[in-house]
Amino acid sequence: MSEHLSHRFTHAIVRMPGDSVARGLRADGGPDPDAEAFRREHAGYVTALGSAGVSITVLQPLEAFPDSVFVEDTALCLPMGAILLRPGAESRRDEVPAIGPEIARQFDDVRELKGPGVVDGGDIMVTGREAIVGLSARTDETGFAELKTILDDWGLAVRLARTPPGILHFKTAGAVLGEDTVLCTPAMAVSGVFDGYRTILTAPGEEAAANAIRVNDTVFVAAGFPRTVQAIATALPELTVTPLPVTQAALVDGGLSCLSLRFLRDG
Ligand code: CIR
Repeated sequence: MSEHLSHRFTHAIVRMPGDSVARGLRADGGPDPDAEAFRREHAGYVTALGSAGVSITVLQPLEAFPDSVFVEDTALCLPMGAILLRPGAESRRDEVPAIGPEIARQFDDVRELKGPGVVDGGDIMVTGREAIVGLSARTDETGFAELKTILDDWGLAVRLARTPPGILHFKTAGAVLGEDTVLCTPAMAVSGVFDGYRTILTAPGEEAAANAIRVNDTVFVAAGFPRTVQAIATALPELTVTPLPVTQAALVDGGLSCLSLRFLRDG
């Protein structure tokens, strides 16, 4: 097991939201995010990640791609190298060539999913011992098989799971809080997908808190879920638990994990 896979990070990549973020994809309709408010929350997120000890590359907005602020879906960044993914939403596919040069600048070994399968980064959970990939409307078995070939090459165990119905991404309902510790919704826990892991449950009515992130010794949780913050602080007293507002990202089905690529690398 390795904390270098699960939560020890030196670097992060984010992309600033453009005005077009107001037209971001969302499953259930609802109001548009406000670009100005999104930028404010995003700036707070970048500062917070920096305080947790990572060096951050901030990419310029891409107006042609309303969802491009959600960089997590475009790549999988590991200590061994990076994989350019193939997002399931057609409108997001060309976010990958847009981020590719930055990934190539930061990683020596860059692989690429060529398709026809699809995988969104939000469906890949990397714990201290394996990658768990959730099948969803954005991630299919063909994409999983291609991803597995690369992870096999790098010696990382990988298995297929199912993203719960009605949930955009696997990590919408769960987060890695340690090498063998996850935060998840009760529904995810009873599914058995985390059997063998220590699980901390989101509090009743606070399922949206599951899309948290651990960066070194800080756990970031979306603001507004005090009982889940308490549950994490009680279970992991050695960590700092910090709520962060992500109200605008939530309007377009995004959360804390989707807003960055976090990784460990030399130099
Ligand atoms: C989308 O539907 O693709 C975006 N509006 C939200 C992506 C959120 N990404 C993530 O959870 N990894």
